[in-house]
Amino acid sequence: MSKRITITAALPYTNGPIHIGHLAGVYVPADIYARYLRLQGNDVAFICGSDEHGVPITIKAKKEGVTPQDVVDKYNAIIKQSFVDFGISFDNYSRTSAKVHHETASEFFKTLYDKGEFIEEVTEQLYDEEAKQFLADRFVIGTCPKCGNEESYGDQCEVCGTSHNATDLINPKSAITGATPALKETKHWFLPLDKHEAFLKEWILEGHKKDWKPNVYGQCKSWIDDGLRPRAVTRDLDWGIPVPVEGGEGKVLYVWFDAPIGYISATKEWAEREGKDWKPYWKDEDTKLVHFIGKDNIVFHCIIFPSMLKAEGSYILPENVPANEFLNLEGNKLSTSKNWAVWLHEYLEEFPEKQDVLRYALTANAPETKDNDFTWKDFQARNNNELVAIFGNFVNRVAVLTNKYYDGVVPQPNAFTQVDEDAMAAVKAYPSVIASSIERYRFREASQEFMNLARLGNKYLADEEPWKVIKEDEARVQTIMYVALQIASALAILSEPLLPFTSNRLKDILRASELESDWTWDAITEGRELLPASHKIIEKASLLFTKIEDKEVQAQLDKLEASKKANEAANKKVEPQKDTITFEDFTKLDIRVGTILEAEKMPKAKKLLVLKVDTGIDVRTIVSGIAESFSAEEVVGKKVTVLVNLAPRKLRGVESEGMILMTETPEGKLVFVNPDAHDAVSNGLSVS
Ligand code: B3M
Ligand code: ZN
Repeated sequence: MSKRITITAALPYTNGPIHIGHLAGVYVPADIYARYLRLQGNDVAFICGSDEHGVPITIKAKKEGVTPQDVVDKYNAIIKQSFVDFGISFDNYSRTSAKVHHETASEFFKTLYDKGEFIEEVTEQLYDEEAKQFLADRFVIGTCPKCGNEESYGDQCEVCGTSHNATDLINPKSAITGATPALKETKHWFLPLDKHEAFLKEWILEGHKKDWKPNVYGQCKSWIDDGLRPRAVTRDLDWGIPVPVEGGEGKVLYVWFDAPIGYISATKEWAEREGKDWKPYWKDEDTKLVHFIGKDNIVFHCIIFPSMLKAEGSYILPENVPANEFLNLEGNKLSTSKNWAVWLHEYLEEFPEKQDVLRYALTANAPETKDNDFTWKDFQARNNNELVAIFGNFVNRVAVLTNKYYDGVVPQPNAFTQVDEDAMAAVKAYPSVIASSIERYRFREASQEFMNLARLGNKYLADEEPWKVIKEDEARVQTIMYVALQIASALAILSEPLLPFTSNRLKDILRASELESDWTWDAITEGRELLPASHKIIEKASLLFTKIEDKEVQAQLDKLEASKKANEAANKKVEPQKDTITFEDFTKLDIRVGTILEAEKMPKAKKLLVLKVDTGIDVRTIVSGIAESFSAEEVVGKKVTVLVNLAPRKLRGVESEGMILMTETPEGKLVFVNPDAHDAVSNGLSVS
């Protein structure tokens, strides 16, 4: 029975292109889900668009010396086109700078304002007196009060996912000038999340305990258990949607207030274009709403946006929010700012016609329950060992042999053997197996079940060996090829959600468009004939997949290495010289050549090594912040330059007596200030 389903995919910030982390986390799973539901005859609205407000945009504009509008226009176009070229089948891809969104978001705010759902309050907010501006969101960096992450943003910590007010940050610093912010009074409107605590506890902690993914449920529970507090939904910024009420001059809606409403405005825009009514997709209790996001967006889609919808009162709530974890790249965190990424638009240029290879590799390795790592080696293996060697090999043999033996005409089968019956019976089970995985948001599992069907076909043909049997039993080969062609047809149908480009190409090879028979998932389940005898398939079938060579992988690894070096060089800040000191100041420094006798990692401190150093005067403990550049093992025995008369100080409870002198190479690598050991004397460096 057809259902109405609204599927949203997180609106990408238009401060950079799409990379494989976005695809694996959000867009490929969402597209598989939408394609599958459409195939089952449902009324699907698959909605997305560019998230064009917020501080990331203004930071990018400042960095590039252009306006925020220039930035969003540039990246909105790149992102939108790359989604189209990659086969992400949105029904609408809108943008939050669109008029329809400004109107929808303003109206939504006004409704809550008129209902008295906000707390209007003058509070002290962080202010950069040098930059003469308030600091919110990514304009301020500090230590997360929840997990200690020292690079938490003003509104959200990307490590633990929690969302907080900028004033909650410990030791905040302006991301504009580096200054320690002052506090300055300003008026904002707050959404009292604490008022919605009972509803959220009942709706999530009771209602979705079983059907939401553990990583999502766990984050929501931890956030609710920590106690919900009012969250400012307006900002002292000039880029965004103006606050549409008295006293809102010079203020805009907080980007995380306006962006989720972008799903609604994008649905409105689509419905108007299609001549539909948008309201049932957001207000009809029978509509199923599903948000596809990354884990850093859980709090906004499970706590804040539902509270807004609840407060407004006329909207449905999401039935599920199957957030994925993060994808890393070659062992390092994907990073737009560090250009440590595989950009979708570049992939499409460098691997033309290989959209499905990336879709498959990202799905088969998706970070569905934990962070996962994308490697080019795995990408090559998925392509060569599975897509080429199993799926492509099976289809190619079927097409070549059908043309070789029957000029491409599907042969009339003779009596089926038990092996034939078993193979065709096994095929019938795959639609529901794959459907069950997709409906439970287990896309990795779905991709592997699909590949099992290709394995079944490959094995059937390899076991039945028509190329041998043809010599003595032509009738038997007719049956074998008939069965193999049915399996190939099932693969063409079942691959559509996962591998849409391949599905279309395989349907072209089998000339499915000439058929009357219905090519549906149900047709496979019911064992109906998919490819009738005497139907003619294409004469010269091209290969569905081609091998990826080592040199192609190496080229990508070299490209990453080059971008890493370029980033390090580009971000290398030359520290300004410190204040001048006198010669007398200098002579106070007692610098010796020492030897590291022992070394060990400081527990729970990623940067610190605890060293035992023979200074020539004594053996002492020195704590040194070099653990990210050197292992304990590799520094033992090293000759080092030591400032021995530095006042002792406790670091994580360990008394450190002195300082090992370090410096950096131009590439930013930490190195020891190393005397030419055999010339230096242990009673101190000679001062020329
Ligand atoms: N723009 C994506 C991000 O946090 C954010 C999603 C908005 S969905 C309404 O990178
Ligand atoms: Zn945190």
